[in-house]
Amino acid sequence: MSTTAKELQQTVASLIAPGKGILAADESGGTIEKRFSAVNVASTQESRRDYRELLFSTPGLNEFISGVILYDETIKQQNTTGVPLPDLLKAQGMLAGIKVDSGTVPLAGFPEEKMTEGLDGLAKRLTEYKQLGARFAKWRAVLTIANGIPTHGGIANNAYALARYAAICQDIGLVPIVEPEVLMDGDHTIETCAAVTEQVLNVVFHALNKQRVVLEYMILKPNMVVPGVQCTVQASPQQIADATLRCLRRTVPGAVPGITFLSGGQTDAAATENLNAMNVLGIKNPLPWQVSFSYGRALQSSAIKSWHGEASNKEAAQQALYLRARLNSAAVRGQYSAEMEAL
Ligand code: 5MM
Repeated sequence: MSTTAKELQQTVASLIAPGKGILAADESGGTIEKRFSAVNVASTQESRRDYRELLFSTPGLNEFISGVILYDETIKQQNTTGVPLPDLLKAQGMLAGIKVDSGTVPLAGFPEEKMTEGLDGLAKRLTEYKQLGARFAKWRAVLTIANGIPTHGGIANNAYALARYAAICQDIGLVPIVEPEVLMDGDHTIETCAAVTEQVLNVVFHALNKQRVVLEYMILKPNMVVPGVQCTVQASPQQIADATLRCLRRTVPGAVPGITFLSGGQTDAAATENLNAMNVLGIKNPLPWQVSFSYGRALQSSAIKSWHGEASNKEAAQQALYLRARLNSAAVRGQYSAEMEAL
């Protein structure tokens, strides 16, 4: 086995360690500004650094969190005592990851569809990120369900970019997290979400195969199969777990070691409950992959509200993050119950 393969294998094993998941703290400038303005905090380099330092230094977080996805600005920042944030994560027993796509633009020729960019110069950027301490990377494709979209062309273009990104990551020794997100926005039914997610994952795995991506050294970060937020018929955790696992069993090869879901705008409790329902089913009928979380909002929203930009709220915010991480860890083991929210 080559040194790079060994490195990739070790990183994957650490990321999907039993009972652990990933914290997505890779909000780009615009997104973090939105999150901060919801709690009346100005988004500055300093406030973003303070907030992320607070999250990463949460005592005991590594009991439940294996890795943290960072944004370009964050991976280059230092904490208040001059420790680079990736080193802080390492000292806390967590791996640093990095979001490497550069966001979405309208996909020319495909009205209303988007294309994720960032392949130009990617190998060079990844090499720099690795030197800064990154051990894994993330690229997100965004697919919207609406009248006549996503089209096969929209899906295929995004799948090609995801697959090229993943191949380049593996070449450099970074584990790629492949994130094709079918958005919850809209009034579509759970059946429509299932059909679209199944199509998207089929096309993505075909592209990964064509680009010679080694499935054993990647992680899939998909959406759960849920009805659109405006759909009048919502679904129970049991229905979501059934629909999601059916879709994944049909499309994701067993060689993929881990599936870490995004939360996509679900409430904190729903994201935990749905993940738990899948792992409960997995106890009865074993799943070929580790099924865990890579949540952004569903891990951070209570922490950000508790923090409110005040240093004096640091401990309360860390407790809020710790709680969500602990509950999601329980969900990875299929041992979560709603009563645990109160503990
Ligand atoms: C879908 O968003 C990813 C997971 O977060 P949620 O659990 O909140 O859905 C997240 O990693 C996202 O990709 C990053 O926050 C970056 O998003 P932007 O919009 O800033 O590129």
